[in-house]
Amino acid sequence: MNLPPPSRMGNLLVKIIKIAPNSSLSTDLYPPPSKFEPERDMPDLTGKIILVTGGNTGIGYHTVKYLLLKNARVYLAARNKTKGEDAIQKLEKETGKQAIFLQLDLADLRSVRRAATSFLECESRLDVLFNNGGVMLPPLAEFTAQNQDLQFGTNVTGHYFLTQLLLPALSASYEATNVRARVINTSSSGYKVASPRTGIDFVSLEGGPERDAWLSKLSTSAAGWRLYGESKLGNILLSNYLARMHSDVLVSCALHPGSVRTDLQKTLPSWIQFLLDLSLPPASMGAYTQLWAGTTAEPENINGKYLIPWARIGQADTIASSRKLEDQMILWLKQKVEGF
Ligand SMILES: NC(=O)c1ccc[n+]([C@@H]2O[C@H](COP(=O)([O-])OP(=O)(O)OC[C@H]3O[C@@H](n4cnc5c(N)ncnc54)[C@H](OP(=O)(O)O)[C@@H]3O)[C@@H](O)[C@H]2O)c1
Ligand SMILES: *C1O[C@H](CO)[C@@H](O)[C@H](O)[C@H]1NC(C)=O
Ligand SMILES: *[C@@H]1O[C@H](CO)[C@@H](O)[C@H](O)[C@H]1NC(C)=O
Ligand SMILES: CC(=O)N[C@H]1CO[C@H](CO)[C@@H](O)[C@@H]1O
Repeated sequence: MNLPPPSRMGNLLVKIIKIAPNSSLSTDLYPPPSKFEPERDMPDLTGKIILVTGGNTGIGYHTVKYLLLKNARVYLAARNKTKGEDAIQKLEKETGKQAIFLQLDLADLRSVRRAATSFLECESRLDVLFNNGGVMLPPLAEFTAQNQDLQFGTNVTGHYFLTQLLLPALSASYEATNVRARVINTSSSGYKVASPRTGIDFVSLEGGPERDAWLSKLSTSAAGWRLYGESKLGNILLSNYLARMHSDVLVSCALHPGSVRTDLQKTLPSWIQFLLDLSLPPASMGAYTQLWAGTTAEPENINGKYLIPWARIGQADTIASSRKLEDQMILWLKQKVEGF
């Protein structure tokens, strides 16, 4: 069967499901063509030390691949050693270069600490950190090793702790190169499905009776999406916090990588997966926006910004720039990582 290319299918779908053309939903799903081509537009990265979380598959895998093609020294962080080493072998076949494996389970703060320690034993500086790993819509009954909601705990708390532990290396990068290090946070336009009123309901983030009561007010799928939104909103707030607090040594931004075909959709109903498979661009394109952010010659332009596909500066809703919510979240995170 001959099908039209993904972008045409995308336009068709937008019509069928009656999303207003040029509305934020339709451009989130099907943005205009990319002007950025990683192989053509990224500078040579010889000597750069870069870490990508969730680098074994999907958007993270393609991020590692383009970085290797430009000769960066890349740490591929993954929770599963077998999957990580398989990915490294495959990448070596595709690029002729070898990424370095780093064992990291973002859903366990002890593992985050171990990963940071072993990274710091090998390297004295870190030039770019891609906080990319994450889970989407896992079963509501799954928690991190520290009893946090699995999405928020993996995506936000785990990355928060990792970034804090790696700050000395990020700051050493500035000292060594006089160029500010970068922290690139993969978020999603999905932050818009967080609670429109409160943004983050902190009771929903930890297993226990209060969360159960919160869940009982929502359908299972509504709760799942609400939690996804909270974690994506958390990414943006965290990135804003970093951009403000550590602008002396680093720049930080959050981004929507675009809707692309990856394993992330594996928890969705199969008919939706089928439509998405037909209409979404390949996972490699999901790497474009973050690669642009991680390698652009003018990092100042992206500090504290929210980026959208493909490789453009966007504008997040006001809730994502709430200082009050950011302060609340940072306080919460600081308490949660204490002692690990
Ligand atoms: N795909 C899209 O359309 C889309 C749209 C908007 C935003 N995003 C965002 O883009 C990012 C990458 O997504 P993707 O589409 O590339 O998803 P993916 O293919 O599912 O990749 C996610 C990666 O995160 C890793 N991961 C999950 N839990 C982890 C943990 N506890 N510790 C360490 N690593 C963990 C996964 O490892 P395993 O292989 O071991 O599971 C995998 O490498 C996500 O943050 C996602 O929210 C994607
Ligand atoms: C959370 O998980 C999703 C899925 O990967 C990922 O895209 C996102 O980058 C993760 N990070 C955060 C901070 O949510
Ligand atoms: C790691 O991945 C391999 C290969 O996909 C799988 O067989 C194994 O069960 C995974 N290990 C863990 C601990 O999840
Ligand atoms: C996933 C995520 O948000 N990661 C990081 C984004 O940037 C801030 C710093 O700005 C980190 O602390 C977050 O952990």
